[in-house]
Amino acid sequence: MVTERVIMLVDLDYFFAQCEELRNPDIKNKPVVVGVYSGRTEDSGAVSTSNYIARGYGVKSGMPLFMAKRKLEGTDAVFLHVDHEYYDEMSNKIMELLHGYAGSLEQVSVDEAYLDVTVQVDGSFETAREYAQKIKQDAKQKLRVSFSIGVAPNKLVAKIACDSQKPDGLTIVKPEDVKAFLSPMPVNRLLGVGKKTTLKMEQMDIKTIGDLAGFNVQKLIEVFGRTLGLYFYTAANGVDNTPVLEQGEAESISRIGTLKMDTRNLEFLLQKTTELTEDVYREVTEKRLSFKQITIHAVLTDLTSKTRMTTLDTPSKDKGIINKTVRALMEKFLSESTLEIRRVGVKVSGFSREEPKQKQLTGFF
Ligand code: DCP
Ligand code: CA
Ligand code: CA
Repeated sequence: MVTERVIMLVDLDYFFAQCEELRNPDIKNKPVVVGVYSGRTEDSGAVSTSNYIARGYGVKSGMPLFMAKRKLEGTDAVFLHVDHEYYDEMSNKIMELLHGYAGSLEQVSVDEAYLDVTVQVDGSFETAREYAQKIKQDAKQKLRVSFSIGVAPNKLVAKIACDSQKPDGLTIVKPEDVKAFLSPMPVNRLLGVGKKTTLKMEQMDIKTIGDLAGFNVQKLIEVFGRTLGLYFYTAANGVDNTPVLEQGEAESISRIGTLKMDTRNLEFLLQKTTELTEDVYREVTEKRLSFKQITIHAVLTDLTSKTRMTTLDTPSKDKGIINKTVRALMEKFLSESTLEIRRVGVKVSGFSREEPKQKQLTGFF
């Protein structure tokens, strides 16, 4: 009988740049940078990704293009514009191939998917190693692409395993090795532990995931609240029971944050929601989704929770629309309530993958 799940996370290596190398093998041994050009000046814009040769010169995703140019001065570096249509097409082919190897597959971004292969490998992590190698070989042969794979008893550990060895990596973490694997890592390797949380944990003398795993859970709940406190504790202990969902589509993407002080000041509130929107938008973009609903969430000083939602006429993937709608919803909410706000949240939902009208229009210019 199978008791443990065997979960894989597959993440394509330097995805956009790898796609570019595929259709133009001549650039393969040069630094390759794929960027989003804003069009203001010749070099304004940001790096989407780069191949590992360019990374060797210090080029990173998100870096301004002029900075990448400077780092690659004197090399035969190739700079290219993003071509999402082509990457999506590659992505679809790869996902289709992966699908054939999985009991269920959950695509989490254009270049990433979880596979539940428990049945395929008969619950064995030994078999999983051969199986992962077979998937890699098949993808290389049929599509000429390479990716890294993390194998573990759950999604959380599979993801960290995959990230720990790239490119073309294969990292297997058996159930009995999960604790030892996570323990020495810094806490920020856990999803949801950002700069602020890392600092706070440092003050509590929690530096590694092992420190967190051994910490008093009641204390964590006191400091971070029940939901987060419990999450940090279980995650640090390598526990994650979320299933690999075939549909792949999250129902909503949201972020919530606590304000520095309770307030009813609109601009102060919007400053926070703009930060949250930034995060929400990043995830929406990564998953290439359009949304139809925008919701704000407010936790008031008396700890009651309120939401306000707007449904758009057509699907959108525009950050400006989120911010504009959040402002309108917040203004309306403040006019209807008298209490101060303690926490705010931003949520988008009603997803589809169709291209928004606006994008089709700008395509003509
Ligand atoms: N991407 C982007 N802007 C970012 C980060 C990523 O446009 N700031 C795009 C380009 C990447 C793709 O998303 O190719 C996948 O992102 P990953 O984080 O998986 O990074 P890569 O696949 O490029 O590299 P790695 O080999 O580290 O996975
Ligand atoms: Ca990747
Ligand atoms: Ca990825």
